[in-house]
Amino acid sequence: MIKLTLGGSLVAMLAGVALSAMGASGAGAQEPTLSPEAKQHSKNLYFQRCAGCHGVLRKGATGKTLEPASTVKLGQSRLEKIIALGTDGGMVNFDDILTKDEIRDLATYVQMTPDVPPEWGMKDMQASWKTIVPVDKRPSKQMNKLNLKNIFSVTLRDAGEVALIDGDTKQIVSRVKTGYAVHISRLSASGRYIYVIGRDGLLSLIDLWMEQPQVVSEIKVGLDARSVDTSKFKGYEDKYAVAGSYWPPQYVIMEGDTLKPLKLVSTRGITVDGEYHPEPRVASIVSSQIKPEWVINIKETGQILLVDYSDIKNLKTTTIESAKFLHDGGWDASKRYFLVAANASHKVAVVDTKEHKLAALVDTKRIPHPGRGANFVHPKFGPVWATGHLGADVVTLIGTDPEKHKDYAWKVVEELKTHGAGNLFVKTHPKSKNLWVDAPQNPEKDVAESVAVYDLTDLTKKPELINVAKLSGLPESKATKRAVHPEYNEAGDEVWVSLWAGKTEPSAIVVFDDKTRKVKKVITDPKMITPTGKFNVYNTQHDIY
Ligand code: DHE
Repeated sequence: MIKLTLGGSLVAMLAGVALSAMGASGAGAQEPTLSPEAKQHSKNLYFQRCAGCHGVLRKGATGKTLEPASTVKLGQSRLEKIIALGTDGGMVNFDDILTKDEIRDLATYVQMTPDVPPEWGMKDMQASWKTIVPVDKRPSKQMNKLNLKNIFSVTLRDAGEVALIDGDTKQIVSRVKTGYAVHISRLSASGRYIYVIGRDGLLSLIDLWMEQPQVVSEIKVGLDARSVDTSKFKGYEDKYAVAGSYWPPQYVIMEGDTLKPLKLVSTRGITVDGEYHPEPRVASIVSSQIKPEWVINIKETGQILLVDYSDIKNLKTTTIESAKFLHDGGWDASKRYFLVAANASHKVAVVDTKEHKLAALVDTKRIPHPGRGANFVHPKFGPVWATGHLGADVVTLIGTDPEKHKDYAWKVVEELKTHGAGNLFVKTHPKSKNLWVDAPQNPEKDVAESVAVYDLTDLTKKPELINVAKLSGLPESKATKRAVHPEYNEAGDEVWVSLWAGKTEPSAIVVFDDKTRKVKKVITDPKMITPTGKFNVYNTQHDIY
């Protein structure tokens, strides 16, 4: 094998020439190389931009496998095109995020053998665990005058921060340093603590009772993570937290108010097809309110774990076989059934958490992506749960009432046409008559900058299309300001939509009056960098969606 160790660009060029000279077969392929600096930079970019969909070991999940056996066949120039322009299969374009050199080196990098990152065990976790304000130095009552129920914890993705925004005054109460490319916030059962997880596995615990809410504990739960939740069952409120990692594939149970790690469980194992998988990543985790249990969804194996936390020394787990590529999901309105997207299998799995059984596997259009989904009562089909799709321009409605609407339960009862594929989140509220649907991953600027709003009392009506970017008053820019993640306030009469622009461009949160669908307020701030997810304390605490 000839190893090239010249500068990144020249090497990539030579690698590109070498690969194209080999033709499509890749037979007898020599492995392309990059300079150490270019490799390190590409490795970082791969982790930041690609690993979420394609996996650290590049075995594929939501995205295709990127092991050299496949990538070398595609070749340098085809790979560069895919990275720059995206694909019809749902991959977004990166030509507005990465430079030409970065795209070229990344295309070379994915033809090289993947590095296996290190493990992250209990000793590493303990060493990373920091108590910033010990429990006995924290207040015993709320020390500020904030209406905590209506605080929004807002992900400022590229700043590695969350902004706590007062939902009543729309003022930023504080900005808190958290992990890299923060992913989600979840609430403790009491509503006092916010748990924030970053992609780098840093979990931060924010105490809302402090005079100035701040991080009181933190821990690095893994090297790559997306999910966290807490113990919400009666008698266990605020007792435990649980966080899942993409790498290493494992979840950890911690003390709820200190984040002290208590128990680490690996998720490596066998897929629903009976094959061993070395990287079964932990996708969504939710806490049951009807049992002392978490629903932990394992992406690559397609196994849904019901983990009973009433005795963590003797942990009882029910393993439910569903479909591969489990991702995100939410409760039905009764909070008995959990619906989770098996996204690259184009299915939604329904778990009956009361009976500990799979209730159904529902076939849907391409790549369902519910976030937590949306529950409402359909005029004809009774209670339904809605999911949007990354790969199709519909919102799918699934019947969720096996008792009073048996014929419709766990069936796709209707597909609402949307303004375009590339949807990530849908949202409604028990007090609202609207369903808000985004499409931030759509390649068309107009579509990605808009949301569609459906009238739930008459779904035969066309949805209203709202171009959030145009209404925001932000200066026009070439880059897309993706309208993402509609979130209700506590009262259920306002909807907050993020305008997610580039790291160096102005972003905003646009607040709509839910009834009139008119702009009430545009929240801007020079420090409001790339807002994405927004988590209203009360709604997140009580799983209202
Ligand atoms: Fe997410 C939820 C994984 C990209 C914003 N995202 C989730 C969950 C998972 C996940 C497993 C469910 C957590 C739970 O409920 O416990 N997300 C991934 C990825 O693997 C993926 C596809 C690629 C990656 O590299 O991370 C990915 N996600 C994104 C984004 O690019 C988004 C749009 C912007 C961002 O902030 O990075 C994004 N994901 C979100 C949000 C939620 C989420 C806002 C929570 C939705 C909710 O309402 O609960």
